Amino acid sequence: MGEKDSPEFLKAYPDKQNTKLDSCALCHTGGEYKNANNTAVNMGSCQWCHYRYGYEGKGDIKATLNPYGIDYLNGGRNSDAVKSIALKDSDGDGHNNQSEIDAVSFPGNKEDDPLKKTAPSRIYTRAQLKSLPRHTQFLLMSASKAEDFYAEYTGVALETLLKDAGILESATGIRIYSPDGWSQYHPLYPDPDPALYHVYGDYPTAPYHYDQQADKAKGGWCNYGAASDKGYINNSPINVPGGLKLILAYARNGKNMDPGTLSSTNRLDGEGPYRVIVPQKTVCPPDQPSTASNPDLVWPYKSDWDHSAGSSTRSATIIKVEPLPAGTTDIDLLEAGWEYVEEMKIIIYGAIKEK
Ligand SMILES: [Ca+2]
Ligand SMILES: [Ca+2]
Ligand SMILES: [Ca+2]
Repeated sequence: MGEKDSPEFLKAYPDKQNTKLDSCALCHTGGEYKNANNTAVNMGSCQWCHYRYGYEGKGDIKATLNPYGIDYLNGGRNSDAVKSIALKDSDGDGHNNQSEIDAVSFPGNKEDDPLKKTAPSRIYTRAQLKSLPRHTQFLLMSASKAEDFYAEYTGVALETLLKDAGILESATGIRIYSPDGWSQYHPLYPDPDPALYHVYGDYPTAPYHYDQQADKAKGGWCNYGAASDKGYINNSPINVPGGLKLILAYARNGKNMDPGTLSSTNRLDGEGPYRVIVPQKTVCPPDQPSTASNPDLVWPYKSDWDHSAGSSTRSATIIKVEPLPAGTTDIDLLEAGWEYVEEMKIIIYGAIKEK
């Protein structure tokens, strides 16, 4: 929701300020698009809107609206429009917009209605995460555009964390959110789609890929700094005790990670306090950035190489275990936002046991 529309809604419903309805998700949907690698990228409503509509507002706004947002737009896009659609059931879930807003359920999402209760959840602090069995892995983080690097991440395997949270048999996957609106889906079990990185089981072991041309210290695109004291040479096997896994990391090269912040251009800087670390499903060397690939140098950018760093959610604050149990709805995602980054907390909710 832009600065223009939020006040119109709050004029009609002033007591709904700072509730989950006071957000983009009131009128906008999330979505999925195919990136340059032709892999599906999932976005929360904020990022989806920025992607489809553009920060300058040049795109097709209708492509981002849910049924409530469309009714609001067609009604005149002001506080009178909000009032005039109060008795409609925009999302067709059997509850009119007024009764949904009174109960703080989304009037544009039929999966949410006043009869549903909030799904079970558990909050983890840093101390609680560190009390779980620890997993450390040294690996390549290869990106499409950003700098590639080797690093040693320490944290807890997602599989271990989900078991600790009481994951239900009915669960099939998880969706991880950052407070900037980003979300990333992971199936529990291995999937043939190269863009879907699984939670359970190991990833292939990878050798160390070194080339002087790629070395950032010599003007290249891969930061080997963290590896310099490990004595690896090109093609050295990397031994990771316990194997490479999808982990929730709380340390990088033995140090806490910089907490995520939103830059002036709405980009997420930093990766802490917690980052999901996704190893490559297909072992590939650090390729050049897609934006500056030189065919005369080693490892030019290849769209079909594995750029798992791009799926390694930074500053993760929410893990949703899908599908939600019958009769339950999402927690208020806004509450687990930037203050969670600050307080170093993460919430797991959905298909987990009631505590
Ligand atoms: Ca409804
Ligand atoms: Ca609804
Ligand atoms: Ca790369």
